[in-house]
Amino acid sequence: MVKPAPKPAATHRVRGVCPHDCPDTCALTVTVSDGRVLKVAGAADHAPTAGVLCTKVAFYPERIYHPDRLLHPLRRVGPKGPGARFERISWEEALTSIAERLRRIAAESSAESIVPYSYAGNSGLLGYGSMDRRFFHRLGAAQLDRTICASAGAMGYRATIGASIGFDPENVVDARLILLWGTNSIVSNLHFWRLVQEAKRRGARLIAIDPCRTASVDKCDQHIALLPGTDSALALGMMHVLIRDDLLDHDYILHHTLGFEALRERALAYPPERVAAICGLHTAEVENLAHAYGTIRPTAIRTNYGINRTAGGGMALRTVSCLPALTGAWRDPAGGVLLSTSGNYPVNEAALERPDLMPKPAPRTINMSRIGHDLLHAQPPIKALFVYNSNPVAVAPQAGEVVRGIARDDLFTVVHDLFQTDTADYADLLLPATSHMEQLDIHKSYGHLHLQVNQPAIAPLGEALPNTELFRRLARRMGFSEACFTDSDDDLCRQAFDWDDPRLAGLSWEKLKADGHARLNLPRGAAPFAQGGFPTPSGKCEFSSDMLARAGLDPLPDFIAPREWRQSALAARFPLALITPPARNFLNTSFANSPRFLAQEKSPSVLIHPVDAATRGITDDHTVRIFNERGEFHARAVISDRVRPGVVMATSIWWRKLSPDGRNCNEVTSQELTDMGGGATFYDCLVEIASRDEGPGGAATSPA
Ligand SMILES: Nc1nc2c(c(=O)[nH]1)N[C@H]1C(S)=C(S)[C@@H](COP(=O)(O)OP(=O)(O)OC[C@H]3O[C@@H](n4cnc5c(=O)[nH]c(N)nc54)[C@H](O)[C@@H]3O)O[C@H]1N2
Ligand SMILES: Nc1nc2c(c(=O)[nH]1)N[C@H]1C(S)=C(S)[C@@H](COP(=O)(O)OP(=O)(O)OC[C@H]3O[C@@H](n4cnc5c(=O)[nH]c(N)nc54)[C@H](O)[C@@H]3O)O[C@H]1N2
Ligand SMILES: [Mo]
Repeated sequence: MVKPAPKPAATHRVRGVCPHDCPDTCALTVTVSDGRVLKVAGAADHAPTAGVLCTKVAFYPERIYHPDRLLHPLRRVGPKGPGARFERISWEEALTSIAERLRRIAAESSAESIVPYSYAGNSGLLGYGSMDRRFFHRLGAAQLDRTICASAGAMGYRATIGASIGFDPENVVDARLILLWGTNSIVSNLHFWRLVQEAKRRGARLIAIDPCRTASVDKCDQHIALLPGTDSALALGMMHVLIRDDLLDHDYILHHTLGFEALRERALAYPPERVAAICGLHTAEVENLAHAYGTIRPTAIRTNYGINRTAGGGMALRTVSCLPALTGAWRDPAGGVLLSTSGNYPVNEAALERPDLMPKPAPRTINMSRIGHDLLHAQPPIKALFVYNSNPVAVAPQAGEVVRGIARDDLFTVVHDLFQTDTADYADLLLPATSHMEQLDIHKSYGHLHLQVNQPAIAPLGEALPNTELFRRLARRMGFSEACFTDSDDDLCRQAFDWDDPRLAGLSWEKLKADGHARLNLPRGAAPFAQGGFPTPSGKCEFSSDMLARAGLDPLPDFIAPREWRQSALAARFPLALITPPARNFLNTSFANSPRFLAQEKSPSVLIHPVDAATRGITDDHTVRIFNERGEFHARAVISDRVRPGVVMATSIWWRKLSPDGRNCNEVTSQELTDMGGGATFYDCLVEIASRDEGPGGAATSPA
């Protein structure tokens, strides 16, 4: 079913799409010669990309032709784990042994003992979730709750706004005040940063709210360096001042919001002095921020998922997203808040994923953020793990447990990837995946409003297969006879969207395929909620949420402190709050096996404030141990006032086997979940740091 790539001419150009898990979803112009990708450039005719690429993707041929690309199916010979050795087998053998093993597990235990594990390593709609979902639904495998990134924030935002919809990013150039709230745009949303720079040239003031002085913060007018996990307190403090000083849009509140009186009462419990103490700020910072927010027009809040990784991560997005309805900022096209644009797309998930194929009652659900725990303790036990689009041994929290779980001798593990990742070292069968340049796909975005088609530029390398074709073939092996298992990739693209939706007016799969990309049919320069019309149950911006009340949660915004700080005994032993945001040259773990980008990032490092370094006898550029009760990893200390005292920062996500000590920062992160959405709490993590030569320092024990 894999379409052969077009016959190579001398040199030709193909329209591609960057498939990585990034808001920018860039349009690519891929230059191909003799069946080989020569060059990748940003498409000039795609407004959000505007001919510009990040460094990672500009060097994409190095990823495609990396000498370590997996080209054939492999079977492990010898023990699981780092250094695992594999031998080449045929696809025939691989598919037969997977089908046999899955059938046996389903018969002897239950299909629920089989767990698919995937995330957004490929974010195309086909690559992310289509034939694979159909396969596991039909098999009756456990469902996977995909919580590792955004589920908390998405739920908190949805409770307030109704869907992942915010201001149109293109409009931000006209904002006069932009709050970059927990997002390092230069690193993780470069094309939005371009628009912010244009706004700045036109006179906008930029304020960053971030515990670290990041590269983006350097370019802002002001930095509010709050403590991690205190964003909802800051937002409530701003509300307090807005209410106290009557900087409200009463008309907007009256017509387009729900629950103002209750919110008002809540916010009055958060005077700036209290908030400053919680956030580790000066009272004047809270007051001035609120005054700027309440008086400057238009005002845009760009937030992202950086603030949804502590215990109160859902509440953080919920609370921050209440602000624009209080001041009427939504009235301006360049005002409001933006978490993600993904809720604008009429994706037909039911058609792509076919949940109707699942047996009834529906199989159990495994939360991907607790995979370590569940591999060790779930009942009934997990007997098979099928990993694709993800690298859980490196990216999931509390890696020590993940490793112990996936190392189980009785666990059958299949990994489908482009590379032999840390997770692949534990595979019984390791299968080669194509890159996006070797397959067809269709894309939405979470950082702009365009749809795009990714055309294959070259033939699959070696015997690599796209996710769709892998599961198509496996379905045949399993004897699944439903017609949907024979859908081609072209069929899947056609099924991916509800083309009759007004937001796709004038578009069809054929037209999109011919044109390459199109903007959703949403008015340009418009404000989505200028006249209210929120996609919530009440149609209003919900300061008070019945949905949350029904889920047993507080219906009102509030501050939920980071879980680990609430435990004073723990905080005494592990006094430093560790955050581990993405490195500029890596995309999660992708590109983190590239010699070029490893050289740029040098080695795993941890930023520590001079005061914290001095009290621990830590010297710059020396290796330190970062540890807590869960584990330990090593990094190079970078003494810097970019972090505040009490906060340390290590960029992520390094491959364990490419790190000097064979571990990474997820050794110390926790599997506890967020208040909403069952999300991971990567940045709710207390640690201690000691110089490595000091021996078994501090109160910590050595890692398991
Ligand atoms: N280059 C690159 N780009 C990426 C990624 C990558 O790995 N590399 N990852 C992609 C993915 S999967 C995602 S989800 C997005 C993430 O995109 P973002 O959520 O925007 O992530 P970051 O750019 O790290 O910005 C998070 C910022 O939040 C700060 N921060 C941490 N904790 C808190 C807090 O409690 N409060 C506040 N106010 N700030 C806090 C961090 O210091 C960091 O500067 O980026 C995507 N883009
Ligand atoms: N400590 C800490 N941990 C974190 C984070 C953090 O900030 N700090 N961020 C978290 C976040 S936001 C996220 S989203 C997760 C990301 O975690 P992952 O989704 O695991 O990360 P990626 O590196 O994006 O992709 C995983 C793998 O997918 C493979 N892949 C790419 N395309 C395809 C394909 O078409 N088919 C198949 N089969 N495989 C493919 C890539 O080669 C890569 O090995 O990590 C989380 N972990
Ligand atoms: Mo993410």
